[in-house]
Amino acid sequence: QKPGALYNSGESEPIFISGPATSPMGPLRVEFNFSVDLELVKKENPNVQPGGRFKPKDCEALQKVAIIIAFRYREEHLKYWLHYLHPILQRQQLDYGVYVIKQDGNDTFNKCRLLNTGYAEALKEYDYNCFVFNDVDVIPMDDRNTYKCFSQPRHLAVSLDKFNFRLPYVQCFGGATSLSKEQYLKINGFPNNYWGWGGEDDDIYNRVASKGMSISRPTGEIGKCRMIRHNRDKMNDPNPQRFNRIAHTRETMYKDGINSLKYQVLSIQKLDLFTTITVDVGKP
Ligand code: UDH
Repeated sequence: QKPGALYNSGESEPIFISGPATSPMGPLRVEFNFSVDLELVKKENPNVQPGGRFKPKDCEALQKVAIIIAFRYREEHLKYWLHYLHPILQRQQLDYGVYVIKQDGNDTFNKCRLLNTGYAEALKEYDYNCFVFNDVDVIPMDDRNTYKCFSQPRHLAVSLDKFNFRLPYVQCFGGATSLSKEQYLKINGFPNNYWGWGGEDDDIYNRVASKGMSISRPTGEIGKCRMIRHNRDKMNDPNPQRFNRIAHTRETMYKDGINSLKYQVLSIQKLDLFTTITVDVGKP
């Protein structure tokens, strides 16, 4: 059976399509047991413009969506992400751009500084009004899971294979999320002071909740996602300060966020399928 083939609910045979269709189809087969050739992905997505930009030809999309991926040392995962996501995003008729924000150097990883940087840099390029923050190893298994913004911040990666397709806890807000520009600014963006693994997604949840917003989610069926299995990354050990930080979000969020973000862009490259921005985000 062909990876990437489309299946409609209730059907065991995939529906193959030639070229990107113009509307979502339903459940998708997602596997990671083959190697992705980016040249081929480029050929299969001829309408994706340099820098990983696309907009539908025959209509005006309702939202302008920047997809931001925090990144380091995960080249193979990124190839799968591009292979699976570009066709999905085009079928969803989005006006979108893909931004891979790469942390320079080998100091401890800081995912949220990268995501905040992605927000700021994407806005310099286009008038985006919706931001999707996607872990590079999370792939939706149903293209009806629309990568757009809703009246409340959206949790897109609702049922991950890693958690047996269940939401691990109600406040869970990780893997893939979307926030409108307005929602993002309301929470002052994301915290800059979580170094290493863990806690930052709960901090973001606390920000959302403290501003009186709730989390919107697709159904468990439509929100199914696969996560690529991997070992722990180097320089991203669990952050021992995370519990203490999460306990104080409500006091820290107004001075720590997009309003206090500091970074230095080292390079911006417009590649065929994405824009990559390499940044120095500092060290702990
Ligand atoms: N990321 C990178 N490089 C890194 C670390 C993180 O690109 O070195 C990015 C990437 O987009 C990733 C996201 O940050 O998808 C989140 O990474 P994470 O390590 O916080 O989350 P994940 O859930 O890993 O992917 C959990 C640890 C896995 C341990 C598995 C042990 N069985």
